[in-house]
Amino acid sequence: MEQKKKELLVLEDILGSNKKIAGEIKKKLEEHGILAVNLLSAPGSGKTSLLEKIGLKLNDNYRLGVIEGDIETERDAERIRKIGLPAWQITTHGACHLEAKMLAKIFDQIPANLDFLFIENVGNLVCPASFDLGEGLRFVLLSVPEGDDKPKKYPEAFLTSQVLVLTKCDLLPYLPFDTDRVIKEALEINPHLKVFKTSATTGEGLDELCAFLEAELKQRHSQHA
Ligand SMILES: Nc1nc2c(ncn2[C@@H]2O[C@H](COP(=O)(O)OP(=O)(O)OP(=O)(O)O)[C@@H](O)[C@H]2O)c(=O)[nH]1
Ligand SMILES: [Mg+2]
Repeated sequence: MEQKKKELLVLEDILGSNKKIAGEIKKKLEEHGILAVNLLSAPGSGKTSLLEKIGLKLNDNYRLGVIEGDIETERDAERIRKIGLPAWQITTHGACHLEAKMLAKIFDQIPANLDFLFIENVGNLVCPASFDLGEGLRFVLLSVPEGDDKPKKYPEAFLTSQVLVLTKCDLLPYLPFDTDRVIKEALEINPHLKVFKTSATTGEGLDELCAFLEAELKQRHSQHA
């Protein structure tokens, strides 16, 4: 019991200090007019593939940057640089999520004139949900091969996000995945979720997602004008 209490205190302390740093990052992002989007999902749900596709679409009219979170390797940052976007890799060396202090360490390297800063979190549908990074929007991705029972099993990611992106929808004809069930159960957890059905392979839903991001940026700029 005493041990449990100690563990809870340590956790409260970690989350409390994370919240403080996230608040400072949020303030800086707002001052610069940067919309940061934190992408959460299980490993392999298609975060980098989605960023490659929407990055190319948005790059004509906006200044973009991408922070890549992974336990090891620079691979995702290299993929993003290959399409001509600046990318900063954070390797956590074991930690299963990004924390605000990790972003704070590299924040000086992020140009102040960006429009969008995408943050690809470590592939994990659980832990990243508890750590605010100061983002303006949080996306949770769920891919068709993962199965349609996931929102109720991993509710916090759905509860704390503003957007649900269903990915790999090109695979719907081949897999038993009830889209209506997923949307219904996700909205029971969080009725404010905006839902997009996408495929990085066919391009389905990407124009709608980009239009949403553009509208969100415009709205924030007019609020802070
Ligand atoms: N069929 C199909 N496959 C996709 C789609 N998007 C991504 N994939 C494939 O899914 C695999 C994982 O994609 P990534 O974009 O690397 O996934 P991720 O979420 O960034 O992975 P981690 O960073 O390791 O968590 C790759 O083999 C992609 O080619 C899609 O829309 N349709
Ligand atoms: Mg990735």
